[in-house]
Amino acid sequence: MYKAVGSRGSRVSRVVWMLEELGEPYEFVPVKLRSPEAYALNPSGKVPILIDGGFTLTDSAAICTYLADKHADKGMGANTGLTGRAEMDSWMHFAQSEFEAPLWNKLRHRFILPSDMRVDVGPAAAYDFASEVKALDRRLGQKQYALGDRFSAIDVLLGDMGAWARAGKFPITSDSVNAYMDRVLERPARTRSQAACGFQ
Ligand SMILES: N[C@@H](CCC(=O)N[C@@H](CS)C(=O)NCC(=O)O)C(=O)O
Repeated sequence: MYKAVGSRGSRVSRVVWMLEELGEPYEFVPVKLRSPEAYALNPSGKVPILIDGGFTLTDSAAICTYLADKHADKGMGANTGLTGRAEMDSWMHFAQSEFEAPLWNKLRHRFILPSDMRVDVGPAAAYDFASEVKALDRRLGQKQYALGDRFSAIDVLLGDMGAWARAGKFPITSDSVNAYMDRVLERPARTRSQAACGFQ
């Protein structure tokens, strides 16, 4: 059985969502950020962490990609061939290094950094996020999901980030991005994953 290691409210939500989509059995293991238990599994002391038997994997995008690849029969992975993999990588990098970055930066200055290191990054984060919403709007175009008409691991990442944005009152000023976020966040596996992590 998989072990999904993380703290409540962390990116472990996307790992658990992915496992729910795949219908794979798992155990949610609550571990605090930068605790000795987290450092024992991840040199960064960060979560989420996936334990698959003797294999330990960190970083949410890598974990979701690994699970999609391992359970390729469930249809949540990349399109076929080298270009399919490159397309998925492109989306995953966009999601984490661009779409998520302003959200995470603001969260860090609110809750994570030592209090004397915190500054007001709110306006800059809002400016950057608005730009990323426009980019996502253009990337999606008329598509239902990142890869077209098929829900994939990328939508788990982006949907989880959209939920962060909504919780953090970051406006999503695009009807199609809002409709996309509604579409992915209404999935029953998302609801189950939130309950499993104690978010509901
Ligand atoms: N790239 C990593 C980022 C992991 C990460 O920053 N996790 C947060 C919780 S969601 C954390 O453990 N932060 C502790 C810290 O920054 O001190 C991922 O996507 O999993």
